[in-house]
Amino acid sequence: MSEVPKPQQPLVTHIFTADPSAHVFEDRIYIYPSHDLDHDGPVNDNGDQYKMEDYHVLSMADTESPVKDHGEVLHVKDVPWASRQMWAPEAAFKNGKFYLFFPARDHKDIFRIGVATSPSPAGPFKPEEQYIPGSFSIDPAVFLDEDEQAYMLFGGLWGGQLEKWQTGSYVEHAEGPAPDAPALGPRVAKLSEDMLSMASEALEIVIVDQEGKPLTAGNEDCRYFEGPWMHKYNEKYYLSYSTGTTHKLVYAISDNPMGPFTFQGTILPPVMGWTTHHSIVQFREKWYLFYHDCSLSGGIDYKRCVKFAELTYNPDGTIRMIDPYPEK
Ligand code: FUB
Repeated sequence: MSEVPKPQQPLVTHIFTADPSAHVFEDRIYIYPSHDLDHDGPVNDNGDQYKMEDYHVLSMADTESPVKDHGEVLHVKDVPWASRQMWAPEAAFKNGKFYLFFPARDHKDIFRIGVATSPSPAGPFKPEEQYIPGSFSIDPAVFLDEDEQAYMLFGGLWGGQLEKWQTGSYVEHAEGPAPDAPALGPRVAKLSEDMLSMASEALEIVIVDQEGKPLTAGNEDCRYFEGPWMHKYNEKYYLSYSTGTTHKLVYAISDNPMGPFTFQGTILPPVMGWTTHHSIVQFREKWYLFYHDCSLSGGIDYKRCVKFAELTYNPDGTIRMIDPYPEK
């Protein structure tokens, strides 16, 4: 199966895909998406509609060459600790190996983050027996700095269970902070040299406004909800994420990968569908945003499709907002 991609059009149409983590490995663009499935189960704020159970890997030689589907590279039935909901994955390369990081519910229905390895970026991936010790919630994003230190960011509100971990342990009925209290941030931890465990405690990233005040939980236009991504541009660290309830992709900048980050603005206004999730990658001279909407299914929120668009910067390092539907 191969299709020639067009910017801002579904990357593939033979399966539903979401939550793209794009990376350049071996001078080729690899995309690690979630694999959305059709079903007639419940749709709710807990995200029960996102019933994914496996991962495919997609790749293309460049943005004008056919997309290759490398097929199923990991299935939940092959992950001893996981029970269901293989949500947004991530990939990384270190130590001559490729790592696939993925969230799933464990056998107590608590989201954890697992890791699987492969000698090839196209998989298949062999999972570790246990989830990453101390991991929780969803949406891992791994940033490898120039000094080869890897950082794992993660966390998502509501169905992603981040509110339940405010005390450091899982509290089933915990609620988020009051609207005027500081918002919850994504968590970040250094990864161990072998990439299989966290080498430091997972700290909460603080995101502040332009006056240096922490974003509040009630500031739903700006505060963190889910889907973190980190990239580096001109020696600055860019943290980008979804605002969830206001459906935007926004970003913040810092001199340090652990923060604090200063909020900047919007990368992508709301797209068709409740969720928005992305990655940012440089390929040769250009930068690209990979994201999803649910246009391929005609608006069925849990049957999404990955797309890409070129991402450009202003001379001051701010990101130019992308119009998701430029012809409309
Ligand atoms: O795809 C399932 C969940 O929806 C992801 O983990 C979130 O980021 C949102 O896209």
